[in-house]
Amino acid sequence: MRVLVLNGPNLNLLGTREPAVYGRETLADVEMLVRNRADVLGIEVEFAQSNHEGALVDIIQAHRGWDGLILNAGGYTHTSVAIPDAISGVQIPTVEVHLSNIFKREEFRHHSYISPVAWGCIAGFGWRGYIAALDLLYGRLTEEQA
Ligand code: CA2
Repeated sequence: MRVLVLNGPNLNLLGTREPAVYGRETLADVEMLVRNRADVLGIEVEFAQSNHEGALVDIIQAHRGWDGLILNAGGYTHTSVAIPDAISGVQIPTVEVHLSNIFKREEFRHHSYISPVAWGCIAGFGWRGYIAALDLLYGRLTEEQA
């Protein structure tokens, strides 16, 4: 079982600013926490981050055939048509994750272009959202393979 964890623009800055909104953990910390859980579940995980919309599309396309995608598209969540198109193109079950609760924030963050093509969305639980996403994909994939 192979799951890609993909983070979009500015998430490389995690842990350096706005801890009240995004938490104190760095992206490397989140990666370690997810890898620990993936090891327990026996899931192979790959991590990627890019600040560029086209690069995110390329990464998604390159993972056609993978079993799951955990995606925090950052600010592109609220603007991108190309990223959801890439997800539709590869048909990978996708969990959309946001560290912050986007519905408690500015109005422009309430709409996601990712949600219509995602299996579901987790928002507001910080790094724990990535672990929950992994557990949810594991449940779905083991059920499908049974
Ligand atoms: O809550 C989330 O995970 C977001 O996807 C984060 C995006 C934001 O545009 C979305 O509306 C919600 C922003 C990521 C910026 O991350 C930073 C973290 C620390 C310091 C600076 C930026």
